[in-house]
Amino acid sequence: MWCKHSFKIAQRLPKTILRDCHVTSCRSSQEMKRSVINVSPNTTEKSPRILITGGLGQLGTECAKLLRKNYGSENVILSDIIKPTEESLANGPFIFADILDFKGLQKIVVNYRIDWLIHFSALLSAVGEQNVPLAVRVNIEGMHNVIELAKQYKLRIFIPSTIGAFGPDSPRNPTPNVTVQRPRTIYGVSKVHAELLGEYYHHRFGLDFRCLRFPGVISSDPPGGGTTDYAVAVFHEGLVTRKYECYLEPHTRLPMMYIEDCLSALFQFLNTPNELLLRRVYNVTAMSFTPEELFSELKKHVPDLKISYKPDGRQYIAENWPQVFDDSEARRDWGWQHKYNLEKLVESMVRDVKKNFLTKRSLKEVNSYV
Ligand code: AKB
Repeated sequence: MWCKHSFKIAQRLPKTILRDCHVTSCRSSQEMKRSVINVSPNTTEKSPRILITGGLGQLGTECAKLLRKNYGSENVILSDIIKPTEESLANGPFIFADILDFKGLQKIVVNYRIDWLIHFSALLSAVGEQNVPLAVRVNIEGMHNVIELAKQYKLRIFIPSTIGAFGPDSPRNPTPNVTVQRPRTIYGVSKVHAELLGEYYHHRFGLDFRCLRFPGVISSDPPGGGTTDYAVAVFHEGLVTRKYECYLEPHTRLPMMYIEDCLSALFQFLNTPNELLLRRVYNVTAMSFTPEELFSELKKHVPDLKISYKPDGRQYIAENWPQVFDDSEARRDWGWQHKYNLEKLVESMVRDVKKNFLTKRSLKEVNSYV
């Protein structure tokens, strides 16, 4: 049954999507949109060949796993300038790629016949402040290279942005998709630059630029120089030593999401037909919490966890970022929905960190306490 809202959504969808999707009933426009959008990629179409830059960072390896499952191992090329572990080599091609070397990138795009580029290379907020010239090179010059490459070779390009793209002049609770953006970190400045340049290339040259602003992403990979990384570090340190010193104040509220939600947002967004995208840059989030709230949830798994607080420069960064992120436009336009709340996130992180990172000895210790 088709209601008036579903008709409007359907008018904006390409025929292939409508043909492939299975709509049985329509209780609300939102539900209709979800059932329409949640189609898996069309299996009759040729799989895209995808290059991931900065592939050995927090998101790359897991993202490659998800894409390889959907598009085939050989079609997803993970790249970085650091030496891969055996595990990163196990599931598909890995190559050296320096985003500051334009010719080198051109060679890769041509030799591997790349269609989509996922550009993860970047210095995060805290580490960027420690080496601003390097952050300018990697986050800005590197991005200039990949965006130009995407334009020349007509690639679909995804560049993540962040809650760090906002600053003290932005509304913090909630922070809408479009508002004042005057960040106070080089990381934030570089991300606003990427958002604007991407939008400009889209309007000027028709570049298929796509960008999601992620909140703090929580995964079992060790912390990588971000301000939200306390929410990762506490699992690594807390599970082994049962104590953690937090560099943010207990009431510092920030938007967050579990990696699985982050990657499903990315996957769904990459596969959304252009006709449905009313913007090139969308906020996405799953929840907001403070250190105090996270630690009290973790204490359900580690009852003798001892927390102390020693705020440092990262406190200043965090208190100028959004507290609650408004992602209603992503939910409306392409059906974004998160799965993990705080309770599920903590449960999954305890499981992931134990499984992936703790040595046999420390795992034995952990199990005797948890
Ligand atoms: C950071 O804290 O720098 C990142 C981010 C929120 O973009 N995790």
